This record gives sequence, C-alpha cells and structure tokens, in this order.
Amino acid sequence: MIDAVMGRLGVPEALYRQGDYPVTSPTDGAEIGRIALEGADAVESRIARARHAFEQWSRVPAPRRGELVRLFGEQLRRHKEDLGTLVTLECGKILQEGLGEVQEMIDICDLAVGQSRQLYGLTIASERPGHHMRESWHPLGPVGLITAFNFPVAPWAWNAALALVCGDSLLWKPSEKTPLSALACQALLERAMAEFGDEAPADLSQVILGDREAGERLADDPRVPLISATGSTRMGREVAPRVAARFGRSILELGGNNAMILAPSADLDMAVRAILFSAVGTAGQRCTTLRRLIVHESIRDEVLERVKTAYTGISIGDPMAGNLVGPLIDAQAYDQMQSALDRARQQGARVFGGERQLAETYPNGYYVAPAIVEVPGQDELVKNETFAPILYVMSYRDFDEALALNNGVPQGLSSCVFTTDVREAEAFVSDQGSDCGIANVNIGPSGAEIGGAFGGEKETGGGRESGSDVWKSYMRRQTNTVNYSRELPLAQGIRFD
Ligand code: UN1
Repeated sequence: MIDAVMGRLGVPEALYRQGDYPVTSPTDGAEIGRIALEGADAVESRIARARHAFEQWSRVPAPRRGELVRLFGEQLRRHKEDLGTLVTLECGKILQEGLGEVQEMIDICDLAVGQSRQLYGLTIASERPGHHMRESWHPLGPVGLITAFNFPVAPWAWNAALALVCGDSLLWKPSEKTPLSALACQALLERAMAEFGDEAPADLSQVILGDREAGERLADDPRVPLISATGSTRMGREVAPRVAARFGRSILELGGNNAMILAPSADLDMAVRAILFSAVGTAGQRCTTLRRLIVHESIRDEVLERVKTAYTGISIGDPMAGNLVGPLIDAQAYDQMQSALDRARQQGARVFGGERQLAETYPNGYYVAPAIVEVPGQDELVKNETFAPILYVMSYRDFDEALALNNGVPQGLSSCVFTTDVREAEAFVSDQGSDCGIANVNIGPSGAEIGGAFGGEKETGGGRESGSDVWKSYMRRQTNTVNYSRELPLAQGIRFD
C-alpha cells in the first residue's frame, strides 16, 4: 500500500527506500521506509541554498506568490485521500483525522491566497509638516520549521503557506518519526512549483531529514531569521535559547495541559461527546487533547458514569479500519503512559482503563484503552503533560476555584467551559478568566479552525500560528518617514542649529 500511495504522491523510491534509518508504522511496527539522515554539512549547504532562493522569491510580487500557494492547495485537494492515508500509516491517527489534517492544510492555503493581496501596512500621522509616516511589511528570509510526529503535515502547512506568500523560503525539519509525510508534502509542492513556472526558485522549499543535531544547526544559524517549532516543552527549552542567543525570532508551540470546566448548568449530552472526542481522539496525542476535567461536585458522579460508559464503547484498533482510537506512536509513549498511571495508583488515585490492547494481534503496535484517573487535587503528576490518553478528573465547588484549577498548571494552550450560565461563560473568556491562548465555550479544547491564531501562553511557548494576523510573524516590519517638504524639522521639536 505504501508504495502505491507514495507513487501517486510523486515521491521517488530512492528518497524513502534507500537509507539506513528505518521508518515504521505505529499500526503494527512494520517498516514502511528507509531514509538517509543528513549531517551538519548537508544542513549548512541547504541553508545557503535557502538564502539564495529567498533572494529570488522575495522579488516576486506577493499576489503572484499567492498563486503558487493556490496551486499547492489544488494539489492537496487532488491528493487528499493519499496524503491522509499516508499520515494515518505513518503516525497512527485514524483516517478521519488524517483526512482532517490534510483539510487543515487546504484551508490554510485558501486563507494564505487571500492574504497574499492583503499584506497591509499602516499610514501614521506625522507630527512634522510635509512628512508621511507609514509601516511596510517586507519578506523576512528563510524560515526554519521544526514539526512533531502527532501532526506531521498541518502545522508545517500553517507556517509554510503564510511564509510563502510573505516571500520567504522554507527549511523543514520534520520529526524523525514521520519523514515520509514530509517528503510527500514536498513532492506536492514541487508539482505546484513546476506548474507555476520559473519564478519559483528550485530551493524555495527543502526538507531536512536529520536528527536533533540538524535541528540545532538550524536553530543556531543567523541566516535563518525565524524558527517556528512545534513539539514538547523540553524541545522548546533547547531550541528557544539557541535562537535567542543569536537574536533570531521564534514561534514556539509546545506542550499543553488543557482543561474543561464542566458546570452544573451544562448540556451534559454535548459535554460528554466533547470529552470523548477531545480526550481520546488522536489517542490523546494532540497538543490540544483534553487532559483535565474539572467537574462541579454536584454532577461529578453522573458525569463520571456517563463518560466511563462512553469509554467502554470506543472501538480501538487499526486506524485505517474505521475505529475511533488508533495506536500510540511507539513503545516509549506506552511506557510513559504506564509510568504516569503507576504513579497515580501509588498516590491513591482511582484509575479506570489504561490497559494495553490487541497485543497479540500487534506485538509491535501499542494500542491502549484510554484512561480516566480520579485525583483528589492537582499535584505534580497532573501538572505534567503525558502525551497519551489520560484524563485526570477533579471536582470543584465554586467557579473561582474551577478557574484557579484551570490556570494552575505550567502550560497555557487550550481550555474550555461547558455551561449555559452566561456569567460563567463570559467570566471564563474575560481577562480574569482562562489564562490560555485558546478559551472555548461549549466546545472542547481541541480541533481548532485555522482562521484564528493558534498557540498558547506560559510553557506552551507564547507563539501563534495559522490565522488572524499571524502572517506578520513571517515578515519584517519597517517604519518609513518620508519628508516631501523643503524643510528639515526634527521630531520632538528639537533645535539643532
Ligand atoms: C497539535 O496537536 O500540534 O486544534 C495541533 C487542534 C488541531 C491542531 C492540533 N487543529 O486540535
């Protein structure tokens, strides 16, 4: 199956069959490819080529650059099924979610095409007669993209589609766990470039198949003015100081520890469905996964019973075969989940689910029953993001207490409240409410649309990707003061004669 899919996506076998580094499918642990990892020298030469490509691309008018992104979006539409299937095979999310991820790419391409005609600056009133002030946005340079296994293609596209219309070139270091999806995106972009013609320089977009050293090389290089990195807080702690040390910019989208406050007035049918999708979807491996349920004490028992019943009905298995939950990415993810559950048990928490599934059918596939852990309060274990389907459940008595719990973790990505009380809803999204980058009402914390800015505060890294005015991150801002008079007045009324 993999060869047929890769063939249709236009990835030459030489790129994914001939290296020494094995790529396996989490579905069953089978090898699906072998890639060659690049060393520091190769990264060095790619950065030089990206710089050269930037010099050419930044001269192409922005609406023309948008045309390339439009053609790329067309390629994605045509190959949605194949790319979605590849994502599923390589990272193990169910096909519906693999397809959804490709749809997110198509959506951001559409947004970026429109944006290519709207890279607006401002005109600003000058205090001096005969002067114009304005703000211009110029292309920035090569953009370094570091992405994670759990969303192998969409976060790259959020950055890439905007960076391309902004006039930047791309250097993408995907996760070593999902390089084939990256090669496929690159192949589709190259097809779009071929259709677009000569104005698109050959090295406009490059994929770096490398390990941690390759990422470090990228982070350290002043020729790459912006690094956009998605992954764990641990990774961000390593990347961010390196970029800062050479005064580069970074967009960081790191760990989340997303909560739902479930109030007594909530529509419980909706809430239970939202819990199910956001806590067990993608096998708990979204940065936006629901990890903490803060439920009012008066409805705690009922909610727990309903959620447990819903959990019991989930089909777990082959992500290509219509199940709701696929495998964890690998054995290490499984071990981390089990050690978090063991710690919870040692602390006296009640654990429901969490056991390995289908081990006989797939000795090298790590399927688990999603877990619910009833904890008395929010201790270190709960404050830590374990990238697996573990839902910690706590109860609250008054709304301020719930808000304090929502905000009482080091991460600040996503959050939500289920309530029909307008006071609670508005308080949650107010400046005194949730401290997260995303705060939803009567919607789970995951599954954001691309139109808004995506990212979060505190240990989530503070970066924003995707919609709103995020395009500005991929450009450099220039303030222009133009004197069209015959005088030379100084600002602030200073006299210098
Ligand atoms: C991620 O897990 O890194 O909001 C991204 C969501 C998706 C993106 C998740 N649109 O859940």
